[in-house]
Amino acid sequence: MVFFHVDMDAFYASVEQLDFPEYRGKPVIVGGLPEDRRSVVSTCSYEARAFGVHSAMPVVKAYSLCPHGIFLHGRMGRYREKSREIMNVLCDFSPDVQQISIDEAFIDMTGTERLFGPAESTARRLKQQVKNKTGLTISVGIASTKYLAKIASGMSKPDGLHYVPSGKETEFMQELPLHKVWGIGEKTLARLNESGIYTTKDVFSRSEALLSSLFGSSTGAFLYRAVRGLETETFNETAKSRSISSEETFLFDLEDPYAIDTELLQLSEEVLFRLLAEGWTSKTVHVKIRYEDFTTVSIQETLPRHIATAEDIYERAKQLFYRKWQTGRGVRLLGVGALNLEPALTPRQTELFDFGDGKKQRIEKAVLNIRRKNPESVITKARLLQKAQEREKRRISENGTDKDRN
Ligand code: TTP
Ligand code: MG
Repeated sequence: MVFFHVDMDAFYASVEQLDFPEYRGKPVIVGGLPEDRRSVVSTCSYEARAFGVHSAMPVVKAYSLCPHGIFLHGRMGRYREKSREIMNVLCDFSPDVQQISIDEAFIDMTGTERLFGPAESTARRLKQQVKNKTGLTISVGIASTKYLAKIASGMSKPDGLHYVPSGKETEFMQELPLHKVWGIGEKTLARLNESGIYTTKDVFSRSEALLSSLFGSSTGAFLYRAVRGLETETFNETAKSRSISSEETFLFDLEDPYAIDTELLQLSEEVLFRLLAEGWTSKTVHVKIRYEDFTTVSIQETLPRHIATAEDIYERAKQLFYRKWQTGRGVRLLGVGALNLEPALTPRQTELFDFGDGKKQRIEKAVLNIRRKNPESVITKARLLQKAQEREKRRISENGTDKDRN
C-alpha cells in the first residue's frame, strides 16, 4: 500500500498572504484583532511562529509576543473555496481521496506507480501542481499506512516532503520523539512519563499486556502498534465509527436564522460530497450545536429512507436544528453528520429512485464531477445565492411589501 497525506502549510494565513501580497513575508495571525478580548488564534504564518505564536493561543497573548503582527479575522468562505480547489487537484492523482479536515487529505496511491512513476517524484509533481493551480504550498508524507503518512507530512513543514520507505516503518517510529506520535496527547504523555516511559523505544520495549494493564486495552493496543509502524485503528475502514460529519466553529456567534441556515447548507453539502466520494449512504442525520458558553447539545434522527441529496441532508438537519435550538442563543459551533453509514449501491439504495430522487442524485453526482474538474465554488455560490433570493422573496411576501407597493 502507498498513501500520501497532504497538509496545507499555515493554511488560513497562507490564503491571506496569497490574496494580499502586502502580507507576504510578514507575521500574519488569523483569528481576531488584538482588541477582541476572547478570540483565539486559528493559525498564523511561519513568520509569526518564529515569535512563539501558535494555534489555539489567545489573541491577546499573541499580540504580546508579536505586537507588529498583522491580525485578521478569518474568511471561512474563502478558505473553503481554496480547500476545494486543492482537493480538486488531488483528485487528478487518484480516485481515492479522503478529505479529513479543511486542509488535509489522504490519497491512496497504491498501484499508481505504473501510471505515474515512483511515489516520491509523483509527490513532487503533486506539490508543484497544487502550487501552480492554487498558489499555495503543501507538505506531503508518503508511507505504507495512513497513520505513518500523517506523521510524515508533519516532519518537514512547510513545503515539505517526507518519505518513509517500505520496510523502514519501525525505524522511523523509533526515532520519533514521543510527543510527535500522533494520538498521544498531553494526558497520555504525562501518564507515560509517570510510568518511566520517555521515548518510543521505551514503549517498544514494553509488552502489549503491560501497556494494556497500564493504559487500558484500546490505548495499550494503539501504543503497541503505533511504535511498530503498524496501521492503527485510527483510519481503518473496519474501526471507522462509520459516520461522516462536518463542523464549523464560527469567529462570531451566530444568532440569525439565515446565517445559520446558510451554514447548515454548506455543512450538508460537505457531508454529501464525502458520502458520494467515499461511497456511503445513511438514514441517520445528526446535528451538533455548541453555544457561546461551550455547552454542547446534539440531536439525531433516523428516517426510513436513505439520504439521497444535499438538500435532503439539509432539510433534515434544519428540522433537527430548530427542534433543538434555544431560539436566539448564540451558536459558536455547528456540526452536521451522517451516522451508521452503509455502503452505497446496495440493492436497498434503489429505493431512492422510487421517491423520485434519482434525477436529483444524478445532478449531485454530476456536480461532484464538475467540482472535481473545475473550481466548484461557482456552483456552491450559485446555490447559496439562490437561497438568498428565495429568502428575500419570502421576507417581502411575509412583510406584505408587495401588496403595499401595488
Ligand atoms: P493545521 O493544518 O493544524 O495548521 P496550519 O495548516 O495552519 O499549519 P501547518 O499545517 O503548516 O502547521 O490546521 C489547518 C487550519 O485549521 C488552520 O490553518 C486553521 C484551522 N485551525 C483552527 O482554526 N484552530 C486550530 O486550533 C487549528 C490547529 C487549526
Ligand atoms: Mg495544515
